[in-house]
Amino acid sequence: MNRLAALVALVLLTGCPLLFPNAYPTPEQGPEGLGTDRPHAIVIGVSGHPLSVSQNPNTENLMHRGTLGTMVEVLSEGNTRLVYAWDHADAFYSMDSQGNFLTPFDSADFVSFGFLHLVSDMQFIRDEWVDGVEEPTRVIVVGHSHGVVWAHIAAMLVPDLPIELMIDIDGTVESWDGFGPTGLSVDGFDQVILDYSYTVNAGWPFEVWMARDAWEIPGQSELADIEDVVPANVITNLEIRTEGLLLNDPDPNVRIDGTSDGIEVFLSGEGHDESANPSSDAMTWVLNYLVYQQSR
Ligand SMILES: [Ca+2]
Ligand SMILES: [Ca+2]
Repeated sequence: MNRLAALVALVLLTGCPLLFPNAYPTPEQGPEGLGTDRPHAIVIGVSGHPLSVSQNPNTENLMHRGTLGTMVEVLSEGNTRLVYAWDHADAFYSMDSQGNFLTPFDSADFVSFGFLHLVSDMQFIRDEWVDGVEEPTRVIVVGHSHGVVWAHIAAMLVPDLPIELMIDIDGTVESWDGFGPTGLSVDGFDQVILDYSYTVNAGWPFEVWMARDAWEIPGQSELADIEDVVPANVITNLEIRTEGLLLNDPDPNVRIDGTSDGIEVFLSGEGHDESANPSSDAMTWVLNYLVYQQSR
């Protein structure tokens, strides 16, 4: 079934727009077991699956290789401020140690967190740490590769969560859906999302499975990929584009209204994978930005 046919079928099946369940796991089920005291800031990581790190897509490698830790170090100002880092894998579902596909509403020992958890985490942060709070938690999102696709979709699904900073490290939709030209791996996440939507009768405010060539932007002749469209609730976007040979982000980011307001760009000569290492040129630029922000 092609994407257009799938969309038509879904509309016929549901008949009316449905909503993603606006709920989240209890705090005891919260990500990483890091506690639920309201932090000064939270770094929400969304990993890709770089080939040089692991062939298993369900690894939260931004956490494992220390990238998130370097950001926490800056934001916590010598451990004087409480800062959490929650990472998510390049996956739609969360998983337990047996590799079972899980949603945030399952009772299980999660070992990795996917897109559904990412959305529910953002809802939790909005409701518990931001809405009506005098000093709301600062929200920083960082994605790499496919993680940028997931991060942009999730941010658009929780439009009332202000995101102070969204950091896009070489975001790409190549091989995310079933239409990738690289031949390296084609994840087919568009079909995974459609299958889930049929199974639980879930609905979305926009066609979230249509990540590639899906967004009409004023002033642009070609439709934009979602990882190149900066969600309206993002205050500042740091976009890193590399010269990776097999994978890179060739598309400058843009706002939905066609402007580039609040978008800062770093062009890196590094490879796609290495750009997300904690000591990369790209991350050095990000950390310097954070230090500068902290000093203001
Ligand atoms: Ca793109
Ligand atoms: Ca881009």
